[in-house]
Amino acid sequence: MSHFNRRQILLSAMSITAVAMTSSMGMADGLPKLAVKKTYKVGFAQTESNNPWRLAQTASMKAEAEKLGWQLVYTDAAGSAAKQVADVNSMIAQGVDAIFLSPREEKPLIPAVMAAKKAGIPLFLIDRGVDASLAKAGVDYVTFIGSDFKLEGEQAGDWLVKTTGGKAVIIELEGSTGSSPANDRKKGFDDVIAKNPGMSIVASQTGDFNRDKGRQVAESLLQAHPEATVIYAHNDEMAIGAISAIEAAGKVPGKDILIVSIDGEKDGLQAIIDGKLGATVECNPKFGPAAYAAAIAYAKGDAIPPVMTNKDRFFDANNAKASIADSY
Ligand code: GYE
Repeated sequence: MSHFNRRQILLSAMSITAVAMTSSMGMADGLPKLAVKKTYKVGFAQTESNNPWRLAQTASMKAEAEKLGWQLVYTDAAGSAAKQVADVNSMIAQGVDAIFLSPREEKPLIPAVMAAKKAGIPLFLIDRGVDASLAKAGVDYVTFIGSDFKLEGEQAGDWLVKTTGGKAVIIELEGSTGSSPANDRKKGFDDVIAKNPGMSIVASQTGDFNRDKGRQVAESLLQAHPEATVIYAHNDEMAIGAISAIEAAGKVPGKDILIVSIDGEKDGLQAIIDGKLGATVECNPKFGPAAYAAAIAYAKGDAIPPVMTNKDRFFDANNAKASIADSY
């Protein structure tokens, strides 16, 4: 071995030691810190406001900020990932202490996450995630707080297996393309169906988490697949749209076609009570208390887990009536 090589090895060993020292000092993660203060100015970047789930989420974030006496900078991206990136940039320019982001899609919001980090502002993902290969919890942003979407899809699938005895011809209405709940609710559900040879998904198309788009897509897919016996919708809004489409096609929802979905909004629970929707997996939108509590804990220096999973319930004919009063 030449002297040059030996020197190189020595130098790289020294830099490894330097990295190890930095990490033991708690700096290697590069996460911006949050000072302990009596009050904060925080931002909440909402993705859209076109359904009861979103309105309940916004109401929770606003009510809890008011309760704590914090100033809230609120933005609504109106369904545009590009606007949401601009919204986060404007929060950065306004010098907020922390940012709570519900990213519309997994990839296009990465620049917003990275911009907050670069500006030294801790960012918390709430409700939806971003692509894990492009940004990391505990490194690029503090944590993800929300539901386990893959588990939600599995639970919808398990209910269907149980209810149909493993026989079904399924139409799937997907959420917004590129969003983490649409990706993972599909994964979880499709995995369960793949294990049941008597079940098949004959069509899977996006309805953008939207009631009217769900109705339109269900209408055309029901025409193309008159043999369908089940509709799985990634949220209650699309399930309710699908119920209208089934009725318009002269069929009976809940009898000719079974429907299963996710969320647990008031209209969803009412559809269960009416016998039209079979079941819905809860996805709780009331993030205010958990989101701000995580920020307070982070400021104090508590260890924050990279994923904080909400505990959700499951609604069917057994408990829909008892649960509707505190729904949204
Ligand atoms: O299910 C849906 C909303 O991101 C988990 O988005 C959320 C989903 C929710 O528009 O209704």
